[in-house]
Amino acid sequence: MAGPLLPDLMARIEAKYRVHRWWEIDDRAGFLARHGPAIRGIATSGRHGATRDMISSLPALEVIVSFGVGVDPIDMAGARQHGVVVANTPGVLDDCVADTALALMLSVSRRICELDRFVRAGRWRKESPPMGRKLGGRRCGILGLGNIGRQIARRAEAFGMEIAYHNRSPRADAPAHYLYCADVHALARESDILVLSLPGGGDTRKLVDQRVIDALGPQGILVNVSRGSVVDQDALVLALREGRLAGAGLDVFENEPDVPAALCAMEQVVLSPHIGSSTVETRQAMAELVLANLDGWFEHRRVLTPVA
Ligand code: 8YV
Repeated sequence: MAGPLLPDLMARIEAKYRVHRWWEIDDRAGFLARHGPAIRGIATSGRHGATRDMISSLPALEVIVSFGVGVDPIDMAGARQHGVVVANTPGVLDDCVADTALALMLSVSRRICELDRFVRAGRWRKESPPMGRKLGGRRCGILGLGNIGRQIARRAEAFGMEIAYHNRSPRADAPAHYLYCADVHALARESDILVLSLPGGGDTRKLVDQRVIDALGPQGILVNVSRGSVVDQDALVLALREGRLAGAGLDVFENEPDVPAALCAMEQVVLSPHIGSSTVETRQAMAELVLANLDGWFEHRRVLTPVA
């Protein structure tokens, strides 16, 4: 086990498998020499991942089962090279991550957190609360119209928003009234709120840079429920500070759990600690899928949800 998972999930895995807790091992070289050749699986998460070194130092490794949909911290090339099957937890978290995106969109647009602070500080007695902006009638741009992106689009439409999106190619099953934009910059230009729901990793690193942020513009809002690595965080902080972007709703950051003090000080920013999928129901479903993938492999040599 690469790092701590939910206590109940850890207990259930440990009841069935012989588990070594990687994060509790001090002498890793000695451990690998002793136990490495017998280790057949890695249980990990979108946070702990599995490095190239880890994969190549386990000659009997067959499977990596991850808690989470994002596989960016797993060395997929190394896994492929060593013929190791990787399974994640897609599908079961789409609703909750999409709900988180909408919660952030609404919180930033309607200034909910800022106005919460306004009430608590007793300012209501002396001042009129500042106005928010309506979601309906504005355009929601979705960068990454995958399964999560589709759920975000459905919800944004229910709030009266128009939908635009960018994927590497138009999605054949996307509703015809969704506006397809050929690149990220064009999508930002067409969007009032730009929501990031694409995979992290090398291919998407800092895709949302200063140019994209400026295309979103001074009335624009950026919402990120994907990975912090997708955004040039320094450029984002600067744009917010200079009023070149109206606000941001961020669930993910470049260097979690560190969040720049500058962001924490901004009224127009809503911050959450990577809780996209974090509901009792969804985390339970993710845990069940992790177990089903592990058991599927070791009982039938077939995981339920392999990463392509
Ligand atoms: C999890 C996630 O919080 O699914 C993902 O990719 O980022 C989240 O659902 C994470 O994987 C658990 O650490």
